[in-house]
Amino acid sequence: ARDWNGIEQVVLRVPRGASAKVSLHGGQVISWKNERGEELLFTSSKAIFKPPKAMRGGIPICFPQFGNCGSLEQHGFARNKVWSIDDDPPTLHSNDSNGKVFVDLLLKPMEDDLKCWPHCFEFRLRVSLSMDGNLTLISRIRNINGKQFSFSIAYHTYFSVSNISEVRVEGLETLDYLDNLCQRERFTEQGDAITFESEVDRIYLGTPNVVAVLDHEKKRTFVIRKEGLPDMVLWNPWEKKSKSMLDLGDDEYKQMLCVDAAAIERPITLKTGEEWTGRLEISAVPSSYCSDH
Ligand code: TA6
Repeated sequence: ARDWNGIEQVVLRVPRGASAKVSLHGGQVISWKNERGEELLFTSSKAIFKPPKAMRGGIPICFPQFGNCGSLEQHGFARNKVWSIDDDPPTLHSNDSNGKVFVDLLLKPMEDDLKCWPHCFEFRLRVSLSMDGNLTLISRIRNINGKQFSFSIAYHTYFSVSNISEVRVEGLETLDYLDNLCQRERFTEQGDAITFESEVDRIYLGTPNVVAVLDHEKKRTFVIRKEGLPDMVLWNPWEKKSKSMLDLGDDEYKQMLCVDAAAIERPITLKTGEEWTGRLEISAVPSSYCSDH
């Protein structure tokens, strides 16, 4: 399939009906649907489909820098680049040992990247869908033969929710976080589930490998399982900031919540030949699950 600028998309589909769509633009998952065809990721109705800008929604890959405290553009360049299908060996639409359908994407530095970030890396991203519709993203980043480099990374995941005021996040209680709304000052989270009634832009540190996002109205819980990604970003722009964003509808903040598995506080450092792996698996389960979560 081809997307907005003739850039390829890969559609993953499993027999029970769940599907996912990945654009080679940015290696971005732009759709994840359950077996009833319901879209589980948020996409802005005002998304700008104009490379190199990243489409607002889905799961942009923030690499090699999260945010704007560094020398690169906000969230780094990976989400603005066209990736290739890693067909060595051909793996498109393959089934792996436990029946997952997956595609392997590859990003290597281009000339202009080397100017702003002079490091020889290879970024392999495997996007897979399990038979029961769970979505998994596995990143393998290798320092091919250059001098040591460090990076931060985040799977900038826009979950689709029915009403942000009816959403709860479990698993981040009592943790420290850096508040992007207060110059990344460090605070400690309260002792119970997080709810939302205003703009939130926080980096939780040392987070557990399972976090739950409960959507009360939809009676749905997103279960986020991660490995190698110690931090978790929570972001909702709320009303005022939404109005200042060209590519987000004024009221759409009510239907989205970014919960990004990430490695930010302690950037990852790779010596020549070393490889790092970061894994994210998300599933959408009926809320009955969360009662004994
Ligand atoms: O998710 C945290 C954050 O850094 C917010 O501060 C906000 O800027 C968001 O990412 C979106 O960034 P983007 O560059 O995609 O508009």
